[in-house]
Amino acid sequence: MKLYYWPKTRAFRVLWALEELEVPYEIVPVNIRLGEQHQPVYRAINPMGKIPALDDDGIVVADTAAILIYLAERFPEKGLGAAPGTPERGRFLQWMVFNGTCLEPAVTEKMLGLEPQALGRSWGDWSRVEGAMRSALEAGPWLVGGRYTVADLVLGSALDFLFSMKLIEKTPPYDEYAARVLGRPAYRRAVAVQQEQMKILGVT
Ligand SMILES: N[C@@H](CCC(=O)N[C@@H](CS)C(=O)NCC(=O)O)C(=O)O
Repeated sequence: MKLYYWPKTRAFRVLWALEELEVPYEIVPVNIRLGEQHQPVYRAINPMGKIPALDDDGIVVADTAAILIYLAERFPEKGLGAAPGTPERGRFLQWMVFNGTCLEPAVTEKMLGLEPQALGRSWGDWSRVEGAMRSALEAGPWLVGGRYTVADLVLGSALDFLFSMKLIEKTPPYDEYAARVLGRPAYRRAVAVQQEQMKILGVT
């Protein structure tokens, strides 16, 4: 299992998932600061020239949500996803794509100070996105099926970013939920791996 990675990027989420799964993996650095993501060899892996990407013995998958769904299904015994045919499956997939389809566009719109147009934009707007997250987190300790899944990994990680940018307040239900997700031992292991990689790769 090869993870195409650079420190302090969305590739951290896949690193964290691999630590959750406790499976062997190899980190392949792609220096996005030097433009290595644009080299033909990497564009063959992800035509978007973005990290993360994963190569599982020749099965290549790019984009965080797709990789995390792939990993959850590849190792079903680890219980990090929701299998097809189960009652949780629908909501699991919905929350897996929510970050890329709704949360990130709405946050970008907000950060750029653009005029929201909830009806005409596929992600709605920040108010709808925030309301959807809030109601889901007020309903239960986890997003899906009363247990931790990679959907929580993504949302917890996104909240960590939103807190750091002061785009969301560290108040209930967000603070308690983020503390639960970021309190996972696998998160701490992934942070340690990232720090080690930063030293090796000379990233500050
Ligand atoms: N939708 C992608 C976004 C990935 C992404 O934005 N990756 C950034 C690093 S966090 C990147 O590779 N940037 C390099 C570039 O755009 O050239 C995902 O979630 O995996």
